[in-house]
Amino acid sequence: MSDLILFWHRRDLRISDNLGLAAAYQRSSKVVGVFCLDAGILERDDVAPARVAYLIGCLQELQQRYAEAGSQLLILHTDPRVGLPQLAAVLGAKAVYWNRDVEPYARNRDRAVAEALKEKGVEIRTKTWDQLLHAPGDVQTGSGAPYTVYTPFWRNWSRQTKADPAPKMEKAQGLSPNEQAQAEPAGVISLPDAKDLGFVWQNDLPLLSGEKAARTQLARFCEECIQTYDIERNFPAVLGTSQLSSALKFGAIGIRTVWAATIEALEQTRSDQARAAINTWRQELAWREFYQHAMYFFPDLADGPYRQPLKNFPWDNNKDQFQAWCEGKTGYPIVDAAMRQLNQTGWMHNRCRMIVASFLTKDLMINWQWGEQYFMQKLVDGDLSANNGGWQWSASSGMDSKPLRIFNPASQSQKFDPDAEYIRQWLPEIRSLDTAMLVTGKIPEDECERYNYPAPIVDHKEQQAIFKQKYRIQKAAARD
Ligand code: FAD
Ligand code: FO1
Repeated sequence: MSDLILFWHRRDLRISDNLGLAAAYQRSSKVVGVFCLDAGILERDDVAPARVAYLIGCLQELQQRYAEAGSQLLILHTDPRVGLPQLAAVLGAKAVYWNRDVEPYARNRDRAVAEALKEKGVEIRTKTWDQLLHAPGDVQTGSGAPYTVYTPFWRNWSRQTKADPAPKMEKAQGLSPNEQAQAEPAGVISLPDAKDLGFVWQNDLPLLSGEKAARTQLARFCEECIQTYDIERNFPAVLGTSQLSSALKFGAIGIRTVWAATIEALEQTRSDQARAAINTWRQELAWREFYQHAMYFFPDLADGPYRQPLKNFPWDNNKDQFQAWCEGKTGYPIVDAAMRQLNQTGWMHNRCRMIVASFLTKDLMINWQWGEQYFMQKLVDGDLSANNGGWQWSASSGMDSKPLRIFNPASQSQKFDPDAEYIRQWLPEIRSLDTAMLVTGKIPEDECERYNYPAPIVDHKEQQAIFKQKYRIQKAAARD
């Protein structure tokens, strides 16, 4: 048996600040990376072309980083349950290391891969929780249960000491040409383009792929935006958020590195206001962890509503209205602008994610899981835990204590896009209309016709009343 350790990357696409990789490298300098293009994920019907384009870009950069360090990142186009044990056996690897994940698919896959490797006598090391500052189970209530409410989770989470970034893998030893030749029949391929995998994405991504771009973006955000984040983050026309979500989803940047940047940002200011803004951004990082812990402890969240009143809810599920929502043609300018932003860029501002999710569920009375799936089909940062958490929150089906949340599109626009800047950006066909019309959504019929913009497909006030009535009935039935 050689000194070779295989490190299996999945959503930790970097060589710096990677806990599992650092542990492998500490044990042996001969560390070779592996990524499996997994049909079990890529052939699902909720994979966004933008997300795969981002992923492939990250893998391209990761291959370069491995080459610079003196090693390789091997790409397998096989089921990891088959491909990894075969590769490990062919190369006589001493061990396979990987970081843990919270998703139900990941947990089943990883169990099966672990068993297959053990059968072949290959050691595995899988204890590291790289993608989180605190592992599930490390942040619990006084009675040792997982939190189901965010605020006490945040209080406990923020009190706990966070680890420093893990050391970078520097000079490693890779496979010899002979070993590389041996690896090929085990399914090693050259990295394909996204379009070779059936995913076509031709627009720019909100964040370029890879660790370098993510670090640059983090530095820019900390320099220019973090000190005013608590205010600016609400306005979709302003670039006031970090746009690091795809990097965090795929681990193009380490979460400890991100946390270290917030410490530095705090050290650089004496302003209480700026400190409060930095803290608000930290709270978003904690939301990310809250939803991942929730997915780990309550995997059923992935399959449907957490709360009883929203189970078997009598949704209208009108397919034409759903189509209009998807295309940004509901006649509600803020909703339509947001959906066009999603369709064209693969990203949507958080305020708008909440507005369109409320509109789909409370105004159109369409099952939130349709929206959840559509988001996954489009989002560059689409992530099971965050997306499911966001949708359950918006649909009032989730864990949090304030159950019925209905957003009024007009008041949201008035508050957060008062000059209709965002609406004009994404709905160019009606950009010449008065700001008041765009913001309130009260566009005269003849203007709608003139600019080929739809009249509202439902009446917000009426729909809100119907939803509340349905919800009351469901709640009463759940009590019986
Ligand atoms: P910033 O405001 O800079 O926040 C920093 C980071 O914190 C984000 O990159 C993200 O990793 C995390 N974060 C921020 N807000 C949340 C949140 N509410 N929940 C969990 N993590 C958060 N986020 C995703 O990463 N993937 C999704 O699939 C996703 N789907 C969503 C669906 C709905 C219906 C809603 C309401 C929210 C969803 N979010 C999702 C959360 C949030 O909208 C995005 O994380 C955020 O808009 C990404 O932009 P940013 O990187 O500029 O965020
Ligand atoms: N991980 C992989 O190991 N192989 C893939 O082919 C792969 C594709 C992929 C596509 C979209 C996406 O959102 C994530 C993807 N991932 C892939 C990462 C995935 O999130 C992790 O593998 C999880 O552990 C799966 O539960």
